[in-house]
Amino acid sequence: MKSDATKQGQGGDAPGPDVDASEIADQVDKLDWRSIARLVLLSRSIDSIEEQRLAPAGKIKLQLSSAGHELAQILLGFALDHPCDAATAYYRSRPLLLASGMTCQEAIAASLACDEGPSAGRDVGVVFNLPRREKATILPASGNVGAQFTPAAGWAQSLNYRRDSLGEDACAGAVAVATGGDGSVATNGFWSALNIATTLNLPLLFFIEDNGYAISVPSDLQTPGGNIASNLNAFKNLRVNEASGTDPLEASQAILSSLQHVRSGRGPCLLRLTVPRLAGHAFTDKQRYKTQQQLDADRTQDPLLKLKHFLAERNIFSKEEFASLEKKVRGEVEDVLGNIEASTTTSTLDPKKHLFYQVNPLQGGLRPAKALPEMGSSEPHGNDIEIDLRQAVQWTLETEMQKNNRILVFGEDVGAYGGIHGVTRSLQENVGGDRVFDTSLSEEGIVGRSIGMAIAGLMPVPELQFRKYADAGHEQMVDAGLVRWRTAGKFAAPMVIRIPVGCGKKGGDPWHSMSGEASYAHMLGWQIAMPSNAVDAVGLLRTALRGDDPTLFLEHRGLLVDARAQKKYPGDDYCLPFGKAAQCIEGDALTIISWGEMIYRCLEAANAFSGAVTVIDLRTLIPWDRECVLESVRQTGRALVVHEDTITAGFAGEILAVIASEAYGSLKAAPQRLCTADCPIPYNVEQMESVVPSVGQIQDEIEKLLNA
Ligand SMILES: Cc1ncc(C[n+]2csc(CCOP(=O)(O)OP(=O)(O)O)c2C)c(N)n1
Repeated sequence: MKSDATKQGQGGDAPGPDVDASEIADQVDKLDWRSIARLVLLSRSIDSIEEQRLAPAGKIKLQLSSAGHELAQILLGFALDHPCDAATAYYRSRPLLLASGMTCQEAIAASLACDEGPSAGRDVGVVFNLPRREKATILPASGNVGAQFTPAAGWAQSLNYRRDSLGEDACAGAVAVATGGDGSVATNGFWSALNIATTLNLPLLFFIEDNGYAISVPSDLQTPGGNIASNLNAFKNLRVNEASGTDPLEASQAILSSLQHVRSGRGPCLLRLTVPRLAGHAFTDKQRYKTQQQLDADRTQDPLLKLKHFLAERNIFSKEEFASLEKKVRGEVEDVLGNIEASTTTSTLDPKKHLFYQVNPLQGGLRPAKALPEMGSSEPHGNDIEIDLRQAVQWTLETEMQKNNRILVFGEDVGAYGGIHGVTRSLQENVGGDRVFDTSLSEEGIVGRSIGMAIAGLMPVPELQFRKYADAGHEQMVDAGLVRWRTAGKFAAPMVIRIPVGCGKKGGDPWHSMSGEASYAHMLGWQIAMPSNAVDAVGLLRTALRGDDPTLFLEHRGLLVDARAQKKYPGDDYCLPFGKAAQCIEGDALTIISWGEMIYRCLEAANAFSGAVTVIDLRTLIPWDRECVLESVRQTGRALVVHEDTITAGFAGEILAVIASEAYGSLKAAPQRLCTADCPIPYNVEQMESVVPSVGQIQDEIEKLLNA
């Protein structure tokens, strides 16, 4: 492993020299080297016991060693001493966690999947989270490489918002840190966060632990030449530093000066630290892709050995004292392990708990901050002004933003332009550019930063321009939905993502007209609303904005300015609970279940069968109102589900399965579904109409069912 001398890149346009070398030297002298040594030894002991005994015995299913990375991470952890600092970790970050206040007991409990671990046995034993203790908050790590970067950018952006707009002086000087390996710099998340941080000049440190490999793939396949720092030297607004992550003096100087740059408000910094990976990627990896020469070179870079020499040279610890501390720490780890193994229970927590709001989290969400008004009235209390669906969303966003200064609306073109569907028109003018703003073109960045913001106590309300384009944010959406579950209720990341879906009034195409709600229904931890009219849009959006769960708010493009969806404004405090369907018309021979724009086609089709057809508008898919559907189907004995999403594995399949198993005895005919055919939406209008359910096709289905 090559050990670079400490280097400081200018960055394309990074502000000039800003770090006072004598101040850094002073800080290095003041570091608590004894505690640092203790934690390095603790981390190494846990790893070696796991590798030597627990993994071979099958007691740990997935063992990932941090050996070689410890010193750099522990130095970082100690330096994150501002009360508002946060870091995103990855699976090799246990030393950082130990330096941030996680106990040895918790670390080992996590490995053994026990209750005392930070995820109570739910997440992989080295995928951690830690609400703030004495050092930084550690945001819930993701198992997806690269997914750690944009949430850290969100935390950094929140620090600025909280300081500048909310007047929280406590946030001044705080930073966010995103840690990652050399493989992670090839991911979308890395580049997205880099763009966010450098365009907005955020207090974000990219802390890259370069061990030369991503499992077995060498770093020159992740970035040309294998050195991300030298490749980014010309990146505008970015300070770039690099150093050995194993040399105590060099590493501590580089970490402290990088942090000082970021803390001083001069913008983001990328610090690349070279470290050896002293074990395989995971326990099962025997590193056959490395030559013996490489393996030997790795060992010469062992930070533990370098630390031992450094401490002896500085007369902090003699080599004998170091050896005796090593023995003592090993004994402590064995004791903790013995106690945990002696206990008969491992994990007792119900695995189905904590997907949705149940208790206030320790970190994230708005309720702990007591910033939200309680839910409003479900009785309309508005005026006679007719509004369309677009105004419904617009007005609700604005009224809630006036009440709650923690709500932020952002996305591509939502600022001065007012959104490409016009939904946020005038919002920036009325509420302020710090609260309604444009973003870089990265759905990963828009959703990922929302996680960091939500955990920082804000309510992010991003707009994604079309359902198809939301795909690029999918990884972050999945992670957001699982924050509460993966941390056993300690963290929460509520947000409301608005996405226009479905065919437009004039036609469609494969990119702008996807409905696609079924794939979201499979995404755990998310509520899904798909209102068909202005009143429901007001009520559901307000409920989501005052709630604590991630919500997808799907706005049908064809209804935004459609007279059919117009209703009287239900008032500034009107809230509609999720999971309560509406019965639009009542009939005695068939129940149609639908949502979104299809409701109007169903109603038109039902006109021809006066008194025979009930039409139920589900309004929300997660949760969906099973009771209302089942009660109606038990009365009518016939069911038809109509939706604009494609048929195979569509949400109709779910509803029909429930009807078949719960209302079987009442059925007079086999329940049916009518959905868009399994093909993308064609640009040609006649072709489009041939694949999307039409009024005529719905009538034919009704007829068939009534005659069955
Ligand atoms: C998105 C994603 N793709 C693939 C993987 C499988 N995987 C786990 S770790 C890893 C290598 C990451 O290497 P690097 O970022 O250099 O970190 P290191 O393990 O070397 O510390 C891969 C490919 C993953 N977890 N996430």
